[in-house]
Amino acid sequence: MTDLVIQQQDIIERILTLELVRVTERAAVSSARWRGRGDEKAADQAAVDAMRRELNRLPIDGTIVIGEGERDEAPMLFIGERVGTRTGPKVDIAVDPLEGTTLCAKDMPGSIAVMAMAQAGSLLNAPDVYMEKVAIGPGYPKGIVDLDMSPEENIRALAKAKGVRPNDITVCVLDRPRHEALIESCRRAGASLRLLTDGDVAGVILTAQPDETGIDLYLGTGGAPEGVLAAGALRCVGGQMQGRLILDTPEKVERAKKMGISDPKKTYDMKELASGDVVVAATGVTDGGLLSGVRFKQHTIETETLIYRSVTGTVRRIRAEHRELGKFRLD
Ligand code: VTB
Ligand code: MG
Ligand code: MG
Repeated sequence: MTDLVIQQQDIIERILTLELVRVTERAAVSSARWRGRGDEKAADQAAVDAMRRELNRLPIDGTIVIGEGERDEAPMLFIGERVGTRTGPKVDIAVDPLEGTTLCAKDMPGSIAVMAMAQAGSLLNAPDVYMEKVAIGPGYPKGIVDLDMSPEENIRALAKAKGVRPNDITVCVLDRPRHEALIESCRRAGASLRLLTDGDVAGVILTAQPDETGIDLYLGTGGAPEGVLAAGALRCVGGQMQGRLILDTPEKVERAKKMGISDPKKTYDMKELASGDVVVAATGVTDGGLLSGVRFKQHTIETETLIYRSVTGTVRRIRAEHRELGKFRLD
C-alpha cells in the first residue's frame, strides 16, 4: 500500500493499534460529558486528563511532539512530555484531545478526540501556528492539486480528473474572515462550498471518501498541528495533501527554528508531515459527517472510532459498547 520503504524494525507493533482506540475513546467519553454545556475549557480539560491517563498506561516510550503547547502554558501533554510506561518502543505522539472545543460546548457536528503515533522522528514537529492546506482523496494522479495553484486552478484540475464539471465539485473550507477571497474564488470557479465553523482535522479527512461525505477538496488555512494529524490519516488511504506553515512574524520564525524548521516557506507534502509507520485514531465526541458522537445509555456507553494504519493502509471503524462503566467513573 505505502510507497515508502519501511524496515520491519520501524513498524509499530500492530497490537498498539487497538490501544490507541482505547485512548481516544476515553478522551471522547470524558469530553462528551461536557457536550452542550457551554464550557469549552472544562470539556477540553476533561479530554486532556483522560487522554493523558490512558497514554500513560500504554507499553511505549512516547514523547509528545504535538500537544497542548509549551510546558509553561500547558501543564499536561505539553510538547516534550514523556508518556507511557517507558518499557516499549520509542514513539512520537501527536494529540488533539478535543478537536473542536466550541463544537463540543455547543453540541454542534464534528468534534473528535484524535491522536497519532509514529516511529520516533517521523512526525513534523509543527509549532502551533497556521498552516495552508490542500487535500484530496485517493484515486487521482499525483500532483493534480497544489498549494502553488490558485483555488480556481485546483478546482478545474480536480473536476477534469474526476470527469465532472467544476460545478459538481464541493470544497470544504473553514468559515473565517481570512478566507473571504478564497471563498470568493471557489464560487467564481463554480464550486459548492461546505463551510465549517471548526474542526479541520475531520474536514481534511472528509475528502478521503467523497462518495459518502460529498467533499472533494479541502482548501484553506487551519492549525498546523491539525494538519499533521490529518496528513497521517489521509496517507493511509492514499489521498494527497500539502501543507505550508504561516510564519509571518520573526517570533514565529524563531519558534519554528527551535523546533527544527529551517526553511520557513517550505511546502510539505503529506509524507513529510507524517512519514514512516503512522497510526491515527479518532473517536467522535459530537455527531458528525465522519463519526457518530458518544451515546450515554442506561447500561452502556457507545463510541465510534476510526483507526488508520499507514503501513498496511487499513482503516477500521470500531463501534464499541462499553459495559464496564466503572472504568469511566473518573470521566
Ligand atoms: C482549525 C480547526 C480547529 O482552529 O485548525 C482552527 O481544526 C484554526 O484556527 O478546530 P482558527 O480558529 O483561529 O481559525 C480550530 O477551529 C480550533 O482549534
Ligand atoms: Mg485541542
Ligand atoms: Mg484543535
